[in-house]
Amino acid sequence: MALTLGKALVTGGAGFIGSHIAEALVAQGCEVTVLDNLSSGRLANLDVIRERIAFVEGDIEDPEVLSSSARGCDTVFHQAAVVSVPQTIHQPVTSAAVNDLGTIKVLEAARQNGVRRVVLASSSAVYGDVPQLPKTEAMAPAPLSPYAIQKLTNEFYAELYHRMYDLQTVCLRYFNVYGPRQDPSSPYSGVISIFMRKALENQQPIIYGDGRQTRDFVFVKDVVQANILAATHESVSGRVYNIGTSNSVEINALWHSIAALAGCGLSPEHADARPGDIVHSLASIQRAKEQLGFQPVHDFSEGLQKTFEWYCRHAWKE
Ligand code: UD2
Repeated sequence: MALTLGKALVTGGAGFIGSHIAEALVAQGCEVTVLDNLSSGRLANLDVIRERIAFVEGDIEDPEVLSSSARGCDTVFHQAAVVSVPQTIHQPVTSAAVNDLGTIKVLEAARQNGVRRVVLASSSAVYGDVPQLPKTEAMAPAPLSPYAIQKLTNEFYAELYHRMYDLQTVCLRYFNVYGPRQDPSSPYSGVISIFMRKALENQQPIIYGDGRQTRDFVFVKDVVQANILAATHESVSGRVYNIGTSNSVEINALWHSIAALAGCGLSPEHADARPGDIVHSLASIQRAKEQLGFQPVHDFSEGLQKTFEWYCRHAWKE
């Protein structure tokens, strides 16, 4: 029997992924609180549901705000984080305050307020550049950045809270998530958001390295599906799951697809490979399929088309 979602808190709910989770929860009739400090999230991401949620502008580092936001909730979707890998490299201490200590505070607020389950956003970054493909959850993690270490630490704490404190926790290792509302404005934004913007503004994109590197791009609505399954499936507490598609897309081919959608004839400029860039990333989603019933439903061309339509309608404002 599936569990019900009840009342839910989404930390980082004004961000790219969090806002899609909040929207899906509202559509399912959940009572939703979004907690976000708007450091990288945007209120505009919540436009469609703004009147139907409780929005708290606050920080996951603040235990009181967390506690009042978690009170009465059955489920917490923890998406708030410093999400930029380079930012965690430049600011290992301040990013750990948010990504490590902030996550412990979220777990603690959940425990103290009788929350049934916390679903946490983890990352494929925990695998590092181990060449073995596809990545399976059984592989030893090899984190290469503060961000990856922070996400891995989150997973250990989540398992600890499951084991020691009787709080149900599930961690989802996101691969390369894309879709509407992804912010293209930083050089470290997701490559799809950057290429979309370049193509629409008829500007030449930069491809780092030879462009033959590949990624497993997963549409944000499929990531939402994974979160809802992780929140409602019995007997999955304490586990981690890869969330991707098990399909790989080459970066050169990605630009061609996006340029074709936009009718942009420009060829990319090539620059040196990014230091630390991994060559191939591909998820095995066998475990998520078998244990959560996860099945991505948006194929890549459809997801790209939907994302493109969104960027056409929403010229991104800095
Ligand atoms: C993803 C995650 C990151 C972390 C990491 C773990 C995103 C946005 N980032 O980083 O948080 O989990 O995986 O491995 O999902 N590229 C270009 N031109 C550009 C931008 C990017 O060629 O203008 C290339 C880039 O060098 C890389 C690929 O595109 O080879 C994907 O880059 P990305 O920044 O979207 O994501 P990634 O995989 O580096």
